[in-house]
Amino acid sequence: MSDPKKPFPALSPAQRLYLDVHGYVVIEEALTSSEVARLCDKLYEIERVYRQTGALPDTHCHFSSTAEDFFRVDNLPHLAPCFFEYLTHPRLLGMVEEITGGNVRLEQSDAHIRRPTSPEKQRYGFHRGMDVGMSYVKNGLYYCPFVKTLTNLTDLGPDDGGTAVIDGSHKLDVEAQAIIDAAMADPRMIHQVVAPAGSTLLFFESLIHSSGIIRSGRDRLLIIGGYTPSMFQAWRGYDPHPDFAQAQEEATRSLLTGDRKYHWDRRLRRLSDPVAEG
Ligand SMILES: O=C(O)CCC(=O)C(=O)O
Repeated sequence: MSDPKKPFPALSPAQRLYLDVHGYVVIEEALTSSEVARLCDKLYEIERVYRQTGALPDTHCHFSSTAEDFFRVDNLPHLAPCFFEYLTHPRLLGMVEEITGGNVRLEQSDAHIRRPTSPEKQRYGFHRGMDVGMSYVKNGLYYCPFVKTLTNLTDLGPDDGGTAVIDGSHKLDVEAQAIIDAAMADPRMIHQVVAPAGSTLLFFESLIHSSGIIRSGRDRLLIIGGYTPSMFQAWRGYDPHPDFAQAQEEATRSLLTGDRKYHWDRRLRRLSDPVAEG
């Protein structure tokens, strides 16, 4: 089902080339400053209420962490319009569908506040969420059935703990720990996001990645949407709020629930295809 608001291709040839080579690409100005401000306000409000009352913001959501240096709320679509708008952002969805190869569902969603932490906790937690063997190549381009849009809600300089990735690891069908050990021995292979607030890190979940280390003393806020082809399951704890999902129009309901399942409309580009206006 094609949606005229979702551009296809959504990435310029240069963005797609960068993504294929490195496993990630940073899309600057994906969100406006007012969208970023609304997301930050809501996230701080959820944390404030939790610290005062211990309450979750709603049913069908959870906190993955409530530590002072890492607050994370999970399963977001029904919690606030700003979360919903982010997770259904047509341009970002166009990018996600382009690099998974067809219509997607929301697989997980979470928003984080990261704060400076004690020296003994200042280390990478490198991981990947999808086996490289699940990926495929068409027209010479790489596709992975699990991708994320991770948007920085704060400006990220080199000391602000932006996401760290092991460059090019998305295509390496090698035990993750061996890749991590090798990259740690040569930090040139570890790339860290440095970008203004509102920038989106679009990446394949086969790419080995980690939170960066905050050395600046500043809070780092971010929001993530994880997407898979429609026949995949949501991650545990991320099934949609049923009433909220049923109240949406068909395309959005399918995005939240995956109810198109094996009705998967594959769309493939060539690298030279120009980006569509969206
Ligand atoms: O904090 C980050 O930048 C990375 C988050 C992360 O590793 C993940 O969501 O899997």
